[in-house]
Amino acid sequence: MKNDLKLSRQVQGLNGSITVPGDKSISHRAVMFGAVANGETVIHNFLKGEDCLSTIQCFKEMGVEIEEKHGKIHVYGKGWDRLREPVNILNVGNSGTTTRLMLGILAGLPFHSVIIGDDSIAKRPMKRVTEPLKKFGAVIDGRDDGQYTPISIRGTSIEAIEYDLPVASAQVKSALILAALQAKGTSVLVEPAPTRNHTELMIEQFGGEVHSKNNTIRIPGNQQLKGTNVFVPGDISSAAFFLVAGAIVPNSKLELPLVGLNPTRTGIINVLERMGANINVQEQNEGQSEKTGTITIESSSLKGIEISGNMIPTLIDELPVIALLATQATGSTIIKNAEELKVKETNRIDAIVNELKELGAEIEATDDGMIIHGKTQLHGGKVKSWHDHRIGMTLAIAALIADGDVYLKDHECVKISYPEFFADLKSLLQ
Ligand code: SPQ
Repeated sequence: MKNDLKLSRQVQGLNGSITVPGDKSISHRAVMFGAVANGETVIHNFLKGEDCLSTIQCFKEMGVEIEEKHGKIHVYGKGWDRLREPVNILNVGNSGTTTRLMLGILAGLPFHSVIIGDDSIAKRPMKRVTEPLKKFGAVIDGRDDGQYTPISIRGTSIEAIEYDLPVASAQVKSALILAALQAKGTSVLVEPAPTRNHTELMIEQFGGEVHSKNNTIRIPGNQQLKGTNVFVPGDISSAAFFLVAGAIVPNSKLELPLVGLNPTRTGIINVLERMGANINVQEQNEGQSEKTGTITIESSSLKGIEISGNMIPTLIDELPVIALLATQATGSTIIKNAEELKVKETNRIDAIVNELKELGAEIEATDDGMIIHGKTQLHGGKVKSWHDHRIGMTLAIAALIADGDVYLKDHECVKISYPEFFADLKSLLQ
């Protein structure tokens, strides 16, 4: 208990404006595309969370020059061919995105590398990318026949494939797109449901070609990309914690400027609207590939809803904090088709159900999601993050409405996606 974080309780309300840090998914991709493109890429508003720093470190290991100047990240790419065989093992830390997308890049590069990560990465399924990457022609091995890290990969001159993705996963799709860009011929990928499309948008920004229609993506091979300027919008997955806080803490009014509003990511806004929240969205840069805007939210009376089907990939990372939101809604909220939550940094169904129960929530796990009955008064208690940043931040928001002290174990994991989270939250407390 000595190192547990004691969280303030029963605040009088949250007020003010908060600019959340850059989007994690887009920051990773900007470094990766910058590294394989020709010429300089300048990344504005890059997220300096641990996951994105792991991506930078891996590309440095492969000889790419990357530096920070005046708060911007400069990546000096020299094309696919100039990445070199790493002397050291590539350490992805806690980052699933780095692991899977980098495997896609490595599939077409004619050298050997080995990828490892932390204890959480070692449990996350990788066959979903290693199997299709083998179909391109890459030579891959890993623990349990390529399912888990450590994974070794020897890239080669790869050939285009046609592949139906068995899971709706932007990471699998993106890994295969990154391989396809280097392959001989045109690859065709079919997704079971639309997932975040930052990779596709970024290919166009870097002067490349990709065609996406009705869940089918065609990627011509042998593409050379050109370095560019990337502006990273605020991360809607980080904004989600404040959107939920603003809705459930009485006497609150929050403004969140410059949040990414890519429609493949805005499920959380749709959920808040359907639950009856006082939310307003003002788009700012219509016409840009990655939309941004200002969201305002006020304390709200909420009602339970069902969340399922194609909606799930648009809010997959927000489901833990949506579960908290649902504890404050009248009636039942049913979350279905979200079995992917079991293979994130931790089993997020087990983690959030256990920890919210600890605080008095009426919540039960199901095979593919959870059911939450509201509205319940949350109590004080001892909870843990399960070393998962999204669980840790959700519990910090839960503490704001608990009627007793909440002690959070292992809170440092917020550094993965939002290093300033606790300071930003404090700045809004009245
Ligand atoms: O990178 P990592 O660890 O997989 O991060 C998470 C997160 O909560 O930050 C998931 F644990 O986000 C994924 C997300 O769930 C990031 C991502 C991406 O950038 O492409 C896509 C989603 O994963 P998936 O497997 O559904 O494609």
